[in-house]
Amino acid sequence: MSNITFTMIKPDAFANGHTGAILDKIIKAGFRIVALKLTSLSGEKAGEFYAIHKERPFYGELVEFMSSAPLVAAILEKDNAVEDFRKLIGATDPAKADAGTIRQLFAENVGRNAIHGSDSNENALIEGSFFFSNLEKY
Ligand code: 3AN
Repeated sequence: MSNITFTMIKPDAFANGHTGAILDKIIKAGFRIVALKLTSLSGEKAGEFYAIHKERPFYGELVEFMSSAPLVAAILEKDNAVEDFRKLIGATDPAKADAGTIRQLFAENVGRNAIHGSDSNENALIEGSFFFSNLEKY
């Protein structure tokens, strides 16, 4: 079982000043920060990151949004990290997210949904290395 997941505090949540509150919830839920940075994605890089969603109708909107403004990227460590983190962030659509989850508290809608969480152990490693070199992982 892998103990690593990858997250982004998306441009909406960063711009709305929710970074501190979100990081506080993540740390209090028992995740250790392995890597962390404020950064941004070009349109090309966002397209590459979300290439798996290329055929979905919202792909263009997603790439435009994720490359529109700065975001906070992080690698997190905890037992059962991928599954536990997805529980902490809640459903993709904040209107369907459980009370107290990060998306229920901070997301605007299904497109501008505040936070990303890897969906598998394999993708967590790929996504973490998309943003961070080995020297940036602690
Ligand atoms: P999750 O991030 O919960 O794993 P996915 O993998 O289905 O959700 O979707 C990836 C991202 O695409 C979401 N985080 C969200 O930003 C965006 N997205 C998903 N569904 C929609 C939609 N119906 N309209 C606009 N954007 C969407």
